[in-house]
Amino acid sequence: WADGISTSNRNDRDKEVNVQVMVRCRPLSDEEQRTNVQSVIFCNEQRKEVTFLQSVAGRQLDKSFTFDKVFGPKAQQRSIYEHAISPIVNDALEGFNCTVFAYGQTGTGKTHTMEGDIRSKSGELSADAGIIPRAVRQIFDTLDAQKADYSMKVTFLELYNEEIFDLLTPEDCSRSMDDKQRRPISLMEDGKGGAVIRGLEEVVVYSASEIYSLLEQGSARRRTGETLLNKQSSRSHSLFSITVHVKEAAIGNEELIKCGRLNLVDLAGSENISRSGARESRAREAGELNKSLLTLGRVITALVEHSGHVPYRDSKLTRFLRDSLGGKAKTCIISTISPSSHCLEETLNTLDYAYRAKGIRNKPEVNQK
Ligand code: ADP
Ligand code: ZZD
Repeated sequence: WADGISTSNRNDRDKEVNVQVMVRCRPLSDEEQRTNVQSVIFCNEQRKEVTFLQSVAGRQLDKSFTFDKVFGPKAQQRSIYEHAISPIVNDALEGFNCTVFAYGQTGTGKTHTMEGDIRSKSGELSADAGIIPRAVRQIFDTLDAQKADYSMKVTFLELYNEEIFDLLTPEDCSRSMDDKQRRPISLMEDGKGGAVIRGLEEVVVYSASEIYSLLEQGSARRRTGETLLNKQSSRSHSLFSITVHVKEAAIGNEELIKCGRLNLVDLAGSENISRSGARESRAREAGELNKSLLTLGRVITALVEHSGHVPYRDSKLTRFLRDSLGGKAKTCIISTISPSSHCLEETLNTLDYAYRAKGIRNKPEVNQK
């Protein structure tokens, strides 16, 4: 018996798991419906399959991709959260580092999925609330139910053109965009293969409503930044992180602390990033090259093709999220797509990228002190 247990523990520790990849297809918008835009994507949630319908010379040549989960146009925010995200948030509370990325073309629902919308400001979360507010609620509900002894801190930042903008700098530091807030914050190696961001505001929080007001503050700041710098949110990445330290029942004199972290990442629009590199060069000419997004693609390629050198260090995003890609974290990628025939080329790029990312293997490990 004892043998069996220790063996299974050892296996557990060395267990590799694949990055979980899911696809969410948004519905056609009212405008698209009004103008009879054709829907060319079919989602089979049971079979976890996305099919694009194509007929060539009168012959039906459909193409299907299978993912870990597939959510069609009718899938509600709550259902996506409960089926795909809630287990990940529990893992973070158990002491794992967990990351959820939203990847896809601009306009396909990345922000809708990660953040969603508030309809009423009163108490309960709206049906439109996305992953971030729901995760915040689940974390506090769980810890409160466990009567756990915990501490928590959050960060919220935007990465634009390889510069980090803190969305949580204290009020008095952010009166104008040209001082503190625009001062680029630097990434430092943490000596353990990861990166820490120096000068980033880590806000200690005690309640969900405190986090909601930080999100509100961060969103407002993001909007001011957009007008002042004339930047498009489609070209910036936004990263919201929650770090939780939970004190475990002490065994003897030793106090065990589980430290989990949840990174929720809304990536820049994936248009202009294609595998062939053809449009990559056109984008480069237009000065629209998104170094972090390109490097993310190259890191994924290097990991799935086992091609030796993995270029984590080539961008801020991949330095920051190194642990999430081939490291000790648990990672989930939500690829968002549009059903419209007009988006088909980008949709196929997204599905292709997402399909490849399924091959990334991580070795999740609990952080315990
Ligand atoms: P992105 O962040 O990828 O650029 P958005 O989240 O801004 O895209 O979504 C674009 C528009 O489509 C928004 O008006 C959003 O409310 C709407 N939308 C996206 N996904 C859905 C969905 N699953 N159901 C209903 N509306 C959606
Ligand atoms: N998607 C909206 C923000 C936007 O782009 O402005 S929705 C959620 C996560 C991170 C940041 C903001 C939010 C958001 C919100 C809306 C309005 C004011 C503050 C925060 C939100 C949505 C539902 C529940 C809680 C917060």
